[in-house]
Amino acid sequence: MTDGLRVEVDGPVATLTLDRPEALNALTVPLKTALLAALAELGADRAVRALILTGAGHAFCAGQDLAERATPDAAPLEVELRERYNPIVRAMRAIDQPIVAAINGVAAGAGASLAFAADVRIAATDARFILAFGRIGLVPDSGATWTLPRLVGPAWAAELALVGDPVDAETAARIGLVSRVVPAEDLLAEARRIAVTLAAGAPVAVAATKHALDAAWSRTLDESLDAEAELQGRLGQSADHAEGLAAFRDKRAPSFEGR
Ligand code: LHQ
Repeated sequence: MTDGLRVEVDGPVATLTLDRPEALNALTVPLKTALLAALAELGADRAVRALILTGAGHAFCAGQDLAERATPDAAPLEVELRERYNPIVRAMRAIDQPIVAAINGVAAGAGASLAFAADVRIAATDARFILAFGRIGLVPDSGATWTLPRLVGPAWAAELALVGDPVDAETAARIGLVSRVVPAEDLLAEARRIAVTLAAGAPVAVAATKHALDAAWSRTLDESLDAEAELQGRLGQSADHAEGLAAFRDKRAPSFEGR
């Protein structure tokens, strides 16, 4: 493995591990290329029903690899964003499967942005978020100006993006940036437990829920009510809804097929 990404598929759960611990899993061109390819491939695989994104070693991801930026053939920043970072964030939101970010240490710059672009975020007690962009004279990118205020509201978004102090795991949970904090040694097991729960859900309904939550940001209440009615009308006809009702009646766990 030379691209710095480890992909492991275990049943319906795929785990993507950013694996350059010597550089705190900082993002290089090969790693970003591999991550985008993996998201495309796993996103199209109906047997995969949930993804986990985490980092190897003691960090989640330190953002852009700054050593790589110093090389003469580094693409201009705008190109790097348009061609590599933005497609990754778009893919994370476009795929039907939910993504659990297991934040196992520092998440800085675009590394924090990747965590923000996941569906569910859980953190180890020693995790911390640093919007390191300002320190190097840049603006938050890879979706952070969009995701962050939606996750934590304008006051904390400004704290993180403008003041830039590290936010520890406990604070992250308090402000809604992560939904739970667990001891480091339990993080992957907890992420897997959540992913397995997501994977046991009715895939079409899970996908519709993921996309409806995103779409709601640009909808009125009326538009959301309409969209929900339309979706529910469609899902009400699905084999998985019938299976869910039958399983409830029979007092057993449902077995959803994504139809
Ligand atoms: C690293 C990095 C790193 C390479 C630690 N690169 N080696 C998008 C478009 C294109 C370009 C520009 O940017 C963007 C978006 C962005 O992501 S901008 C933000 C880029 N990231 C940063 O500015 C964070 C830089 N890193 C840090 O501030 C610190 O390393 C943090 C606060 C993350 C962690 O601090 P420590 O826990 O004290 O670890 P450390 O600094 O000692 O790092 C350990 C090693 O990892 C060290 O290498 P060494 O060989 O000395 O042991 C660092 O050089 C390396 N490393 N971040 N981004």
